Amino acid sequence: MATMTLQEAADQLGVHYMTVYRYVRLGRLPAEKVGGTWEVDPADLEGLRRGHDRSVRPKRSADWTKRLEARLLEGDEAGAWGVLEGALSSGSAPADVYTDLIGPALVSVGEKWHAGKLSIAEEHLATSVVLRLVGRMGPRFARKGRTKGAVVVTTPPGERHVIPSLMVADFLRGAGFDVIDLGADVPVDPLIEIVARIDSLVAVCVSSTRLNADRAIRRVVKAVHKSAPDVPLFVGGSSVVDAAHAQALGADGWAKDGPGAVDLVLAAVG
Ligand code: B12
Repeated sequence: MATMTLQEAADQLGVHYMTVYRYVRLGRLPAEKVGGTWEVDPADLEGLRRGHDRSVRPKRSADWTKRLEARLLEGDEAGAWGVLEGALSSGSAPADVYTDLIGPALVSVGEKWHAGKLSIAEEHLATSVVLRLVGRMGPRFARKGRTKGAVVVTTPPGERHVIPSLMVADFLRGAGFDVIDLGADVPVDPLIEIVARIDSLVAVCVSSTRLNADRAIRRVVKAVHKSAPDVPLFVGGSSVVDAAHAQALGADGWAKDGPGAVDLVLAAVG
């Protein structure tokens, strides 16, 4: 079916061009940029018209994810944030936004990059928008009340993937822990200095994503266990495939996602 321009869509809806453009940015009207011009499928416009916006709100998280991925690949932070706001206002919890939207969108970007369908620049663009989105999501995980203790979230030396550890940090903050999040590529000695000076430390969470990270993870595990033998150390991220792998690395526990990380730390504090 022939596509239409945003101006044609605006004319059909009887609204200003900027209104339709806003629908696109908010992910309410699917549109694709072809040669610098937005193109709209008339069937999507019909859906928007019939439901006064709401009917085109996706019901399944997979649809939100698709919309989010499209905004990420355009480097469109405002539009991507609009998709997240849409999901939140439709009842998704901040944790769902991480596990059901941002995580799967990044996995899809990674798969397309791996298959040669996206350039490294496009992957970087999508990632930098995600970093901004996660920054904006952070305050939604803040919790008032007494802290359940401090958790250090860290990554092994050489690890450049930081989004998984940022997410784990937010999940833990949302569960009432004080989180000291050290970010990517953390050298072992400064990590140990920090671990040694926190009195209320209840756990160390090591997030590792890159391939062949066993040696670096083992170094971290060994150093933390030596400096704080009573503090449990948990590992996660795609470098560590399962609980048996984690155990072989000397860790005290493993989980596949952020909610699983929270369960481990809650169990450790009893
Ligand atoms: C963004 C990205 C990058 C960015 C990172 C930028 C940044 N500042 O973070 C850049 C471009 C730098 C990059 C580089 C590389 N990348 Co990369 N990257 C990705 C991508 C697209 C997204 C990663 C991400 O943020 N995922 C999102 C989160 C949500 O992931 P998650 O693992 O589900 O996180 C959850 C759990 O793991 C768990 N969890 C995480 N940590 C912890 C900790 C504990 C204690 C617990 C309990 C749980 C837990 O909770 C999280 C939240 O629910 C992935 C694709 C993918 N499939 O993930 C590839 C990917 C991870 N990268 C890959 C590769 C190969 C590389 C490079 C080697 C490429 C290269 N040749 O240079 C380098 C390595 C760099 C390095 N030394 O670390 C591969 C890794 C293969 C593997 N491990 O099996 C992937 C899978 C892409 C692919 N399909 O091949 N990458």
